[in-house]
Amino acid sequence: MTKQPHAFDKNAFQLSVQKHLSATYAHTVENADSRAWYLAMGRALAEITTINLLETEADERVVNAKSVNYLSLEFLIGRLTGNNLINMGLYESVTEAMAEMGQNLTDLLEEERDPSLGNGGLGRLAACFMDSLAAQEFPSVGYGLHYEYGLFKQSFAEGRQQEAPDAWRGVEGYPWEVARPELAQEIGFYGHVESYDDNGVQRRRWVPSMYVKAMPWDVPVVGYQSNTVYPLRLWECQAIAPFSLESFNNGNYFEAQHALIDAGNITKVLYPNDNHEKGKTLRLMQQFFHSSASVRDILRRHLDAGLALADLSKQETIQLNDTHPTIAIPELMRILMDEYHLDWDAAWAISSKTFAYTNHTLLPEALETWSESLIQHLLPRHMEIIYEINHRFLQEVRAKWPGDVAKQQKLSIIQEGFNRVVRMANLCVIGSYAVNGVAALHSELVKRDLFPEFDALYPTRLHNVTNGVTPRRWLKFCNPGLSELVSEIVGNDWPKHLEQLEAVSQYAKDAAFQKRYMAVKRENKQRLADWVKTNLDIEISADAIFDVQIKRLHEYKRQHLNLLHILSLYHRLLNEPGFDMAPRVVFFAAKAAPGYHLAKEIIFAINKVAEKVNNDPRIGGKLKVVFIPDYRVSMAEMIIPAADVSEQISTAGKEASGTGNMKMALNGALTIGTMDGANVEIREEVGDDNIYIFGLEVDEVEALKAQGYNPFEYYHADPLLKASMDLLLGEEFTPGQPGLLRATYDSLLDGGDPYLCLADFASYVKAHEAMDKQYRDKAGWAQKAILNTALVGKFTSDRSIRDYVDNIWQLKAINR
Ligand code: 26W
Repeated sequence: MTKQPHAFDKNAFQLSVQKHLSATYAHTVENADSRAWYLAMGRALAEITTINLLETEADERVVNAKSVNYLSLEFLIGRLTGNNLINMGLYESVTEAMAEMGQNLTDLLEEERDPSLGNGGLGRLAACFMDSLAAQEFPSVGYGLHYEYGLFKQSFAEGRQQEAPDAWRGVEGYPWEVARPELAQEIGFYGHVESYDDNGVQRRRWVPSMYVKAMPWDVPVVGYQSNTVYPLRLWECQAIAPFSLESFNNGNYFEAQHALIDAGNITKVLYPNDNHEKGKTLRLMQQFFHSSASVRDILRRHLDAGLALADLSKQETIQLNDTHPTIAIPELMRILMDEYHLDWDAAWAISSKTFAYTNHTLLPEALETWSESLIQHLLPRHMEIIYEINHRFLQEVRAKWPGDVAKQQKLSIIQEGFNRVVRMANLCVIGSYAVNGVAALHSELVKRDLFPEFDALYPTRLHNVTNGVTPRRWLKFCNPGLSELVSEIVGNDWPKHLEQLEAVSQYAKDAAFQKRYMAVKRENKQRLADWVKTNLDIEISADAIFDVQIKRLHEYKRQHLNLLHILSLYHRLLNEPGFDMAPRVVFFAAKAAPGYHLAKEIIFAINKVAEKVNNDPRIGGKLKVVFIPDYRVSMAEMIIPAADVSEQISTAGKEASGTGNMKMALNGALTIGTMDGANVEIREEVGDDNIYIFGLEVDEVEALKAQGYNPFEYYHADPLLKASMDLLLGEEFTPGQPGLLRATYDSLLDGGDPYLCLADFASYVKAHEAMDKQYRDKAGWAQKAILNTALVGKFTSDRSIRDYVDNIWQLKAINR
């Protein structure tokens, strides 16, 4: 059922834009630049969505329905204006309205900065999920943090990554957000716990020594072709107004060091780590600030609706996006017991039916632990509650495995030792009614390797929900050419029913359709090529294979394996008489965590190799390497529609799911990938003929490691591998400075090659050869690309959300 788009009054809209242009942004129609026009238009549109947000919020059916609260430290929402216009059904009308005022919508949309409030996959997934919740009208609130600075901006200086702060709101502020001061909360830190007698009942209470204010900013999440708008509520930390400071500020309440902490610091900046946990105090403060403000807001909504506390889990479910908001569990327990005076069993009965937890990574260095002494100091009452949860849990463990001390040690929330730490994942599994991994293989590994004992204790708790991506942003908005083409065949409902794309497969062999499909791809490639020429001054041909790896820089993702392949092509072009290859451009885009030394060295190596290869007349332009700086959502929107080949080459067992793999397949790129994460399911959907799978599988990786992996054996046994690697040793790419790229080389040999690049190299090269050969058969290639678009309907995030709704959350859609 397609709904009427929003009633749109063009004249009123134009007047509103002009009013904001002058009254809000102090420009006249005569002197306004594109940025002022963009801001004024954004404000005019936000007026509409804010009204819809308030109407949705006040709708009795929404108030009385069960909702999901998606708690995430990251929401990588990307630019909102273009996407919201599509969801509101106003793209054409607003194009016209702005044109009448002499403004080109496409140009105005380019003025929007990306809100980069996330690192990578986990944050972007949260944004796709919010879009799918609103599209399907499942009552929901996203809870995140209003960082002043998002993920750092990346540039290159002499090939090395430079970081700069990202003040995403600019000086003028962000037009899409609205402050909700009446919903602000006060959040405590530090202090002590005291006992008191409450009419004969002994109770505990926390007396914090420091308070800050949590100010919510609502960003509208606009339902596709509906009037439903749910909030993405982002908490900003502010100092409490001076008068109330006085009441907490009684000298002895304040421990000296706390005075040093400026309240604004807590949400000042997003931590730039992806898959690596550092244990910093300020990060735990962010987590608690986020959890406490969100839990309090959820309780406020629940009680405002006139509902009983005991019914909380019938009305609200709280999804924890990885372990980052785990402290919400003891915080809810504390509020229920200490503020509402429920006893332990009553509080636990509510809490343990309210929380659910998604695991997004198996990497040991990413599994969060917090030092017991830090939690004790910052959140003393929460530490008590964690001990009590653990105490009761260990009784269950002893009942299940009598006398098995090793089991108790392994499962305990507290890891014993010199520096005792709290294992957040264990707390999550114990305190949640459902736990899920993010792709079938990953969920199996969660069961088999990460939580086997929990699975034995709680056999129905572990689930799989395979990730997905929103087709509104990742096809309709970013690839209008392909969208029109598929709409001709399947009609206009596919953005809400992506499985309908399957009908396109009937045209996979149709020569006329192939031509049109590949013409769209070529246009998208040309657009990217033009951007590269203008911005990076590198000449590339849209006829070359566009081979794309875009994701965070991490050893397990193996950008350096891709680099080895590039080196092998370069070596062969120079040394192998008769070696032929289709012209190819290899694209990278990736940010490295600022403290991740080797990742930065890999970026440097790729940039240095690119410099040489791109300018070497001996290879006749057959191979180009382009590292696009400052990867972000808006850049992905340009690269993904232009990709021919999608690199998904993580060591098997390491990539939980991946979501770029889904976006590129949907846009007609062929995957070259390992049997890892969601690649496995993409292969199931598109079929073996339409994907290039290579490399060791999970059990083979394990067997090789168990037997003792020696990268030198591969290095010495494979002349192409050795020649390719040795190129890194000399001054080929760093004239006058031999050995500058050694860090990457060393990591693969002396460093032990922990992610098995060398073991997978030969198989990777072979897969690329097969792919290169296929590319020369234009019709065969077009057919495979079309089948990728047609057969990946499963990976819409609408389906992921329905899986959560059916198997975990139990929500009902409220069609407004
Ligand atoms: C505490 C440091 C830290 C920061 C971020 C640890 C772990 C993370 C994330 C969980 C890392 C992450 O983004 N994981 C990615 O989640 C995606 C969405 O489920 C998956 O598609 C990716 O495979 C997974 O790497």
